[in-house]
Amino acid sequence: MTNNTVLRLAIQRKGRLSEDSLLLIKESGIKFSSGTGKLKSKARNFPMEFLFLRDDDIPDYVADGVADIGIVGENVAIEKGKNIDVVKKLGFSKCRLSLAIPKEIEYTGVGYFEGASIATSYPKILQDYLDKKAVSADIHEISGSVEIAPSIGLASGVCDIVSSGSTLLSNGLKEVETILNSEAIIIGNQRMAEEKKIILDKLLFRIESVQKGKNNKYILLNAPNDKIEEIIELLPGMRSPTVVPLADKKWSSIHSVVNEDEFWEVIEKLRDAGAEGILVVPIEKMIV
Ligand code: PRT
Ligand code: ZN
Repeated sequence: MTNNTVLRLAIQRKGRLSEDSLLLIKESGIKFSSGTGKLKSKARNFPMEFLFLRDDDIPDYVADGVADIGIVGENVAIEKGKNIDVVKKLGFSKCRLSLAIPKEIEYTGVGYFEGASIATSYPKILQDYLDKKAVSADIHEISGSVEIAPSIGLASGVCDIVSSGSTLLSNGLKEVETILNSEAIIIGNQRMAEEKKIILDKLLFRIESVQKGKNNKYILLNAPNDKIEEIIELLPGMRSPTVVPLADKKWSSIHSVVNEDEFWEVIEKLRDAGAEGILVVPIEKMIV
């Protein structure tokens, strides 16, 4: 193979996944034009091409090798995906696939759906779920506006994507079972050429650096010298914190990295330990 090898990524052309998918590529330092209406584009500074498609078509394109990788919701990957690998979870476009029924009906458990009709765009995932629960129901596959099915008498329940829950609420429905939790993922072709895998690894390395950066903050603080040891104990850091003397000989500046999850707890402990002038700075990329 020549060094003209490129990795082809399929992303949603227009919809809930598009903006964050494009941002992910942009933050990975990959430059390309994504003008409206374009179906294909090529990166200027990385061996990659982009196909802009409907999300439902992406799993098939990836399975067939027309695209090497794609970004879709797990809901679509599971419903439509055959012969594809899950390469990486991306953490955006989080939602869930749930069963819902008219809110005035008392819900007695999943047995409620025995013999009932359920409208959904996810017949495969729903059928698998019902099989596992040993419930037999009548699945009506419809492609959009699933939530109006009960009010027009088409079905007695729905199985649909929920995010804030306001769509269900405004259609007089209540969520009764969560079938699947979903987020955006990268899916990959199962027979990718070695040269393409090398490019994919480079891309994943960049994505992970961006994600780690987002999950961490750079923190700078001033501490009296006799408190340095105690404060360092509180700071996890990447390896060990940087300590820089200040003009005032009794004080030092300490720099480190703190994870978002433990951030506020650490800040409180640092203040109690005598830290002052605490500055918190976002990290663009983090390579460890
Ligand atoms: O045109 P194309 O086929 O490409 O797009 P699409 O219309 O099929 O998909 P799109 O853009 O709506 O969603 C793409 C993906 O985003 C989905 O496959 C999910 O993985 C994810 N996602 C995240 C959502 C939602 N949140 C979401 N809220 N997909 C759909 N919704 C809809 C849902 O169908 C319902 O109508 O929003 C409504 C519920 O939202 P809440 O906030 O009122 O609960
Ligand atoms: Zn779609």
